[in-house]
Amino acid sequence: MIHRRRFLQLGSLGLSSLSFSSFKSSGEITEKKPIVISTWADGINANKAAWQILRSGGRALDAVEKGVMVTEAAPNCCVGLSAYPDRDGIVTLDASIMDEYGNCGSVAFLERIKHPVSVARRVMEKTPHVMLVGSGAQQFAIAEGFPLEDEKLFDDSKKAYDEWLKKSQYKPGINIENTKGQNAFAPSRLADGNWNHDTIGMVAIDANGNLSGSCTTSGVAFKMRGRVGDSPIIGAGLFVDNEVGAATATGMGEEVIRICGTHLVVELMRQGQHPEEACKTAVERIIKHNKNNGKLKNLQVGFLALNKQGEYGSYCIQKGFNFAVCYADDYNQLIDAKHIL
Ligand code: SD4
Repeated sequence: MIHRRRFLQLGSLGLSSLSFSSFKSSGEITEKKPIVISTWADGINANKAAWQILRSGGRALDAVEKGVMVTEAAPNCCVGLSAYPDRDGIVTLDASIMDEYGNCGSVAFLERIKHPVSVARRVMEKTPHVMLVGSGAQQFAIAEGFPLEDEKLFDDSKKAYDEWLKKSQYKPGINIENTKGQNAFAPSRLADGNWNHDTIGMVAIDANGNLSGSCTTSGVAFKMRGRVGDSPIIGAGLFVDNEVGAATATGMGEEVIRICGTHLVVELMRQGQHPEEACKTAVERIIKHNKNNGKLKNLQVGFLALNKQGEYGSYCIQKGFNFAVCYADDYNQLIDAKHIL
C-alpha cells in the first residue's frame, strides 16, 4: 500500500493511544505500529474492537481474537452461526489463530459454537496439537466451557437455504461483486444488497512490534458436508512469522490451499517483496494454475498482508475485494484491493 501522508495527531488522544509511527524527513509515514488490518467491510467493526486493545498497549494476539469475535457474533453476517449452512442445512465453522512465537491453533467443521476463533486459541494454548475438527473440536469446546448453541438456522440463512434447495444445484462458489448473476448460491442477502462475506481474516502488530493473526469463516455457502476450506489451515488461510510479517486470505479456499497461499506471501516478503507485491505474486500463481480450465472468470481469491515494518498491501483476482485498515483512533478505513482481471 502506498504510504499515506499523515501527521501525528497528538492533541486529544492521550498517551495510551499513540501510534508509534516513524517519519521520513518529508513527513511521510514509513512505519505504523500498532496497526490492524482485516478483510471485507465487516473488518471496520472488527478493527474497532481490536484497536481498543492495541491502543492501550495490549498484545496483538488478544486484538486479533477480540476483533474477529465481533464478526462471529454479528447476527446478520455470513461469519459465525448466522452464516449460510452446508448443503445438508447445517452451519459448520472453521477458524485459526497464530501468535508471534509461531504458536498456532485451529478448528474445522465445528458446529454450534459461537466463537470458533476462541476455541482455536484454546487448542493452541491448552493442547499439544494444532488442529481439532468436527465432533472432537466441539467436545473440546464444551469441556472448555463454551456453551452449545441452538442448531436452528438464523432466519436469513433459512430463507437462503430454502431458496437454494429448490434447485439444489451443487455449485460452490465465492461471490464476485462486479459480476451480475454470479451469486446464485447467496440469493437473499444479495437481493437486499446486504451481502456479507463468509470470512474475516485479521492481522495486527502491537506496540511492542509483535505480529499475530486470526481467520474465521463459515466456508463456502451450501458446501458439501465435511468440506473444509483454507481458513483453518495454517499456511493457507493464515500465516504469521514475527521476523517478517503476516498474511491472511479470503475467497475460494481450495485455490489458496493449492499454493499454500499465506505461507507463500510471507516467504515472498522475507525475500524483500512489499506486502502488496507479495499478494500480487500469489494471486498471479493462482491465475496461472487456472488459465486454461475455464474456471477463472468465476474465481475470486484475495490476499492481505502486513510486514514487520507496519506496511500493508492486498491483491485479488477480480475487482470487488476490500479491506479495513486501522492505525489510529481516527483512522479506520475501507480500501479497495487492486485486482488483476
Ligand atoms: C473458504 N476462504 O472456506 C473461505 C471462504 C471465503 O469469503 O473466504 N469467503 O474457502
